[in-house]
Parts: sequence; structure tokens; C-alpha cells
Amino acid sequence: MTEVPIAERIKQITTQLNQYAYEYYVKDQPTVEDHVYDRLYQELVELETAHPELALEDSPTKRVGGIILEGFEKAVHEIPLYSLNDVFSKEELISFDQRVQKTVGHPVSYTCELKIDGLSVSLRYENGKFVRGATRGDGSIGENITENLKTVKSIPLQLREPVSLEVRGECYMPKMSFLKLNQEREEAGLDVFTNPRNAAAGSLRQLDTRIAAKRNLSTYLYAVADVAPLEAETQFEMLQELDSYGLRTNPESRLCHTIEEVWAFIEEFHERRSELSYEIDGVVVKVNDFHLQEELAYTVKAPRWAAAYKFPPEEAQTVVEDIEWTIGRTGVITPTAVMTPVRVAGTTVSRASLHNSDYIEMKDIRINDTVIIYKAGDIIPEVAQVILEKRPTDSQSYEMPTHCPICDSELVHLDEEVALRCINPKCPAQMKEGLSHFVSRNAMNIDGLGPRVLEQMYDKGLVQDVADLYFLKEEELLTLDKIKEKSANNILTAIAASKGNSAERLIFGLGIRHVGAKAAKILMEHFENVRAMSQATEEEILSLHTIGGAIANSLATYFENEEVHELLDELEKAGVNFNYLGVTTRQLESVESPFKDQTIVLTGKLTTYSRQEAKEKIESLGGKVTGSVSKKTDIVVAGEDAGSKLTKAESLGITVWDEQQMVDALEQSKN
Ligand code: 3B8
Repeated sequence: MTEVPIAERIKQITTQLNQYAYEYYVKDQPTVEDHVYDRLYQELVELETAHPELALEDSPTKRVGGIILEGFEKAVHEIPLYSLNDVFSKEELISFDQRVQKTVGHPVSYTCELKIDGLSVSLRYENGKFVRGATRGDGSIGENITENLKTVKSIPLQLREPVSLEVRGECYMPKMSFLKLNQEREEAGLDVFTNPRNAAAGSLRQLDTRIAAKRNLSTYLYAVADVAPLEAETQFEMLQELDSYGLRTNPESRLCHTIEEVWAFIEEFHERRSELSYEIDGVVVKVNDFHLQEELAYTVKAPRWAAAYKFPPEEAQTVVEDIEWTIGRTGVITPTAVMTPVRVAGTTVSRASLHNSDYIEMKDIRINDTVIIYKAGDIIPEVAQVILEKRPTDSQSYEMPTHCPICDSELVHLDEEVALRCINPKCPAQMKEGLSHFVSRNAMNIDGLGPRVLEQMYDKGLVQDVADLYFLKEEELLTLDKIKEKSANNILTAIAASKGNSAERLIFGLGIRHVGAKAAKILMEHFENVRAMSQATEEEILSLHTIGGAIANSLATYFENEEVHELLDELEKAGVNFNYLGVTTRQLESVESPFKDQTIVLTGKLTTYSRQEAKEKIESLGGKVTGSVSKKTDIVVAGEDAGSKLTKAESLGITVWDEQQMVDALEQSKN
């Protein structure tokens, strides 16, 4: 093979990675497995580290953050960002339409868009290059948050055309990312965010850009400061044009020809709101034709050609009957409001986390208070506020616990944490949570061990740590409530089966602080064996890209503990597998196969392997399998009755293999 010059190779990989990222983050249609991306990314990191002067401006490595800002500069909006006039009912919507018709003299079409509940941002591109990103601020002056926005993967650093324009849209945090972030923050004893919008805003206001980079933000774009550089003559065409430049637009937008159609759109999405992966708070209705928009113009505050229909808030009132305190796996004690059951946004709610004592104090929540509740991220019940007028006259504020309700040790605030913690490592509450985590689905995946069973096992002294599970005997299980021979056998079988799990499940199951399922997998791909990892230095762990300081530090501390090694000895003695069973980083790097770095298309009927099996095998040998034939395709494997893809491959002069050639190559490859 002839050596590709390094600059050339860097350009190749950058382009390829940006294409993958575009398919994943902008189009929501990934075309390759994560590890294919990760491997190329790693190669790019290595090349750029060796030759920093060759790194390109739009390299994906520039999105990880790392710049520490002193503060944010002002960003002047030469063309201001206006707000929208709100409408709250069908009547108000119809009046809006009538005002529009009266001004322009005839019925008009509207583009309907979901009203994303995020943060308005303005992105400036010069000759296709992203040069400035700013918050809305007061509409005339915002903050320059370019460096943070560069970490948002759906924002292209380079457009597909060399156009100069300023696009506007909404930066938001998907519901699941918001829930996960809050869960992590609660476990870590930090303040939680009230809703995804605050979480997105909080992330973009960070001076350390690495924080924003980790927050999984996304964007939808829906406007330009000035329509002059566009081909489009209508709002709907503009969305398509933005899309063609590689900018992410919301696929649900719809062109409506009457106000009745607009209303149907609103009703449809009011209904479907909870299915969406992001929060919306209404629908934006825009006069479609730019000439008519110009005719309608603006008031001091908002365009006359648009209206924001706001969904009614999904809230309910109920009474706090009690406040319960529970201890989590990391010893954080969390208060939960127990409330009279009430329906909100489609489900019955009777409990809401109050997060920590500061939260209770700040909102001044007392037992017997009437409160307004809502669902954060449309899912998690939260107390919005107390209705003070309804407070009983003799109400007393709640006493914060000073001791662990389970083991009675004194609760403490660690460092600057708002959370109270029980720091007794042997606290039964933490031990039980730890056992539950160990058997949970993404960890060792042991069926039949619900919290009740584990609690009894622990209380009877049958298991003190996770290794004890592997030494349980049938007669011991039979002493537990509601466990008969059959379920005892099922439990023992499930426990025995878990011994063969690939080791990342064990690492995740141990519940090491900051080590989630994904980090556990990355670690094991690299270290391959639990013992090997337990001996790694903090620097060695840190050298893995995507593994940060908090994880490396936490692992090093964890494995310094003598008791941890005793636990590992016990697990090993029980026959629990310590090896990673997937494809390791080393294997991926050492593969020698005709598939390595090749783009392959499978077509026609395969008989030896299923399409999926063949795909997995090729990928494990360093190839990538895509769906359609293009100039970038290296090999087309044509099974029986191959059709148009084969024809296209032939017309492009691409190498074509029959199934047997692929099977032979797979079998001869070394892995
Ligand atoms: C004009 C058009 C403000 C907005 C607009 O999803 C204007 O269009 C605006 F002055 O704020 N949150 C949207 C959203 C917001 C706006 C918009 N379109 N889809 C949103």
C-alpha cells in the first residue's frame, strides 16, 4: 500500500468524521457503529498530536472544549432578535389570522413549527465558516458564546456551501440527557436543574468549555437575521434551504393553507408532546410568504407575521402528607414528598423528589402544605411552589435529620455539597442499594433479586457484599419469605449464569463513583481484564480519550483500598469472569484483513451469514458497512439476485465480490 501523505490523511479523516457526525447529529440517521467512528477519531487525535500544524479548522477534535474563558464578551446583534406575541386559545389564534388577512387583503398560508423550549441563539457564518455564536440577551446585545457553541455537535463548523449568513434557532437539552444529568447531580450532591431549558442555559454559560462539551446539547434552526442571501422566498422554503446547507431543522414543521389546518397541527402536537425527545411549550405560526411578512412588519417587540401558541401548563395542586428520607448508593440522603395522589400530564403522581435540604428550605415546603406540581422534562414530578394562602396556620417547618435514619451515624456535608451524606461505609442502606445496583440490568443482570429479596438476604446476614451472592445455597434461600424451591432454583441459575458476563458489567456493577456503563466498557476494551485495570495508574487511565479526570481519580482511589482487592479475590474464587469478551482496542488495531478501512456494501441474498452477522464480522475486522453504493464504496458484496446496487457498482467500476469471496476473506482474516 502506498503511504498517504499525512496532511492528506488528516483531511480525509476529518471529512469522513464530519460526514458521520452530520448523519448522526443533524440528520438523526447514524450510518456507522460507534466504534468505527471512535477508531477513526483516535487516529485523527494521534496524527494531530504529532502534527498540530496540520489540524484543520473544522476538525471534530476541536469540539471537546478545553478553552477556559475569563468571562463572556458582548455580542451586538445588528439585526435584533425579536420575541413572539403569545396566543393562548383557538379564539386568539383566529383573531391573529383575521388581523393578518385584514392587512394583506386575502387568506394566507402559514408554516407551523414546534416551539422548542430552549435558549435562543444566533450563529454567524462567513463564507460557510462558523465565526460567532451568541445568546439572545435583551435582543440587541447578547453574550458571545462561540467557544461553547463549537462543542455542540449539531452545529456545523463549516457549511456545505460557502454562504455568509446569520441563522437563528434554539439550543436545547434533550429530555433524557436532562434526566440523566439531574440524576448524576443528585447522586453527586449537587444542585439539580429545574428544567431542560435551565440546564441548557447553565451549560452554555460555563467558562470552562469542557463542561458544555459533555452536556449533550442540540439545536434546531428556524430563522435568519436577513433573508437577502437566501434563494428561498417563503419560510417553508427557508427551512429546506437551511437544511441543504447542513444546518439542523425540525422535521415536524408543516406548511398549512388555512387556520383550521394550523389548529389541527396544534392539537396533534399537544397530544404527541410527550413522545418527543425534547421539550416544547407550544407551536409557532408564521406567515409563509416573505413578501407578506415584509408587508406585515414588526411592532416594537415582535413580528406581526407570527404568533406563538402556548400550550396550557400541565400542573396540578395537591397536599404534602409527609416527607420521607432515603439513602442512596453513594450515601446521599434525599427527601421525597409523599403527596395525595393527583393526575398530571397523563399519570397519577404521589411522590416527588425534593432533592436536598437546601431545596426544601428554599421553597419552604412544610408537611400539610398545598403545592403546585409539574413534570420536569415532561416525566419527573417536581414541586413547583407552595401555595402560601392555603398553608395551615399552625404549620411548622420540617426538622432536618441530623442522623442517618438507617444506621444512626451523623450526617455530614462534604466539601461544598448541598447534599447531606451518611459516610458510614457499612451503612446497611448503602449496602442494599449497592446490591440492587450490582444485579441490575446493565450491570450483572441477575433476574429474581428484587429489592425485597435482597433486603431480606442482607438483614438475615446471608449476603454482606456482592461476592457473597455467589456462595448462596439453596437451603439459605428457602429461609426467605415467599421463596419456594422453584424460585430458589431460578435465582441460583441466574446467579451462576452471571459469572460468564463480559467484565465491563462487573466493573459497572461494583458501583465505583463516576464509572457508568459506558465508561466501564471503554475501560475494559482497553485493559481487557479486571486485574489489569486494578493495577493501572491514574495517568494510564487518563490517557484513554473520553475518560476524564473524575473517573480516573475515582478508579485509582477505589483500587487503592485493600478491601476492594479482597472482594475481587472472593469474586474470582467464585468463578466470576474477569475478562472483557467483546472486541478489544488492541484487536481492532492489530487486525490484518482485506476489510480494514474499507467501505463495504452488502446486497442481494446472503446464505452463509445473515446480513447482520456479516456486518458485525466485517466491522470487527476494521471495515465499515454502509447502505448505499457511491464513489466512496470500496467493495460491493453481491449475493443472489443482487439488483440495482450491483448495477451501480459496475457502472462506477467498484470491486464486486460474490458471497464466497467474502466468506473466504472473513475466515482468513486474523483478529
Ligand atoms: C421571529 C420568528 C422570533 C421568533 C421567530 O422554537 C421572531 O421564530 C422566535 F421575532 O422566537 N422556540 C421557533 C421558535 C422561536 C422563534 C421562532 N421560531 N420555532 C422556537
